[in-house]
Amino acid sequence: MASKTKKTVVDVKEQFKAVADQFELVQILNEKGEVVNPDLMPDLTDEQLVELMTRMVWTRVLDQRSISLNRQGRLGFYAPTAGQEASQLASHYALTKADYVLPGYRDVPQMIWHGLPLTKAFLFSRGHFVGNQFADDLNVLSPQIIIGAQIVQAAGVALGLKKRKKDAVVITYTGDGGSSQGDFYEGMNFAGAYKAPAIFVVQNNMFAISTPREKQSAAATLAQKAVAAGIPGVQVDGMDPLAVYAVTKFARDRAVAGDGPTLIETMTYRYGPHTLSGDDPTRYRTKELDGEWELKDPIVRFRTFLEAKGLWNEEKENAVIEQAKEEIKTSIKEADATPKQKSIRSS
Ligand SMILES: Cc1ncc(C[n+]2csc(CCOP(=O)(O)OP(=O)(O)O)c2C)c(N)n1
Ligand SMILES: [Mg+2]
Repeated sequence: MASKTKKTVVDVKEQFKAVADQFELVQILNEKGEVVNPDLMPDLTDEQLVELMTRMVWTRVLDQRSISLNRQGRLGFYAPTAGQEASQLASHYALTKADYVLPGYRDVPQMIWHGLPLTKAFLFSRGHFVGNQFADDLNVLSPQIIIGAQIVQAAGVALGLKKRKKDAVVITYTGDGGSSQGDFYEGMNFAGAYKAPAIFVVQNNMFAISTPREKQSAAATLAQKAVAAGIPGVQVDGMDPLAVYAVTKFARDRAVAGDGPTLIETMTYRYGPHTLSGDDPTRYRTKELDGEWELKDPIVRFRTFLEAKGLWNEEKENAVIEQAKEEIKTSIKEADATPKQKSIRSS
């Protein structure tokens, strides 16, 4: 006699639950700036903590000034970064100069902190070819405009580093939208198969221009896309600099040990428009959602944490802001003084 309870081929509910359990959000510092996961606390000195905060504050100023300069007609292409400082700069902070950065168009801050002169970043924004001429010892590629293309390139650069036995890794950044591209799967799969030392960061700011994350994929997390490539995937609070650093450091350590790539999904938000070329976020995002994410601000929570340790105060922050403004002023003057690019005409 046949049994009454027929077994299904796959227990879908169970499978989804098992996946969800594996991809819990990693957080160390909560929204109030309190340490909620002391066991994962990264090994950073007081000086390093202050340095990371300095970079984040400096970059927020750069974002504000870049928006003004664009509106004055003094900059060209610009993709705002405010809100994504922890995702961008705390991940980058886990690297060394020997590592390679393959950025997307929104990742100019990581390029600057890897050593790209700010003047060059401004020239890139203006479409000047000098903005894409990098020093030989600067391990950075130009910001990728083709969504997802940098993932395949990162796999190749990483394999090159492995073959040359370099003690270095590649980090590449894309967005939630980028994780839907064919190149994304191809690059990750290749790097996984060859155990290439790559770190794939998906900055999930919940929108690909105006398309919401839910329409990008039926997957519950983007981190779980790692599974099919046979590599680890981690979803991290992208507004928490300590968690982003800890997760990226873990990925870098694995990669240099020869254990292969890692996929990191940072849960983050861009406060501004997609780019300054006509996008209006009020048409696809609510004030409530913006407000919810502003409460998670990475600079605010890191400031609270550092102030409680006696490592930061208003005076220090103002000094960083003033210094950033000065450096930006000098660099934009240098960009202005760069001879204009001559157009190449075919007669
Ligand atoms: C192959 C390709 N398709 C489409 C575009 C147009 N495009 C530019 S940005 C963008 C959205 C990308 O969103 P996401 O990956 O989430 O990155 P974010 O801008 O949010 O940082 C699209 C579709 C492109 N640049 N390249
Ligand atoms: Mg996005």
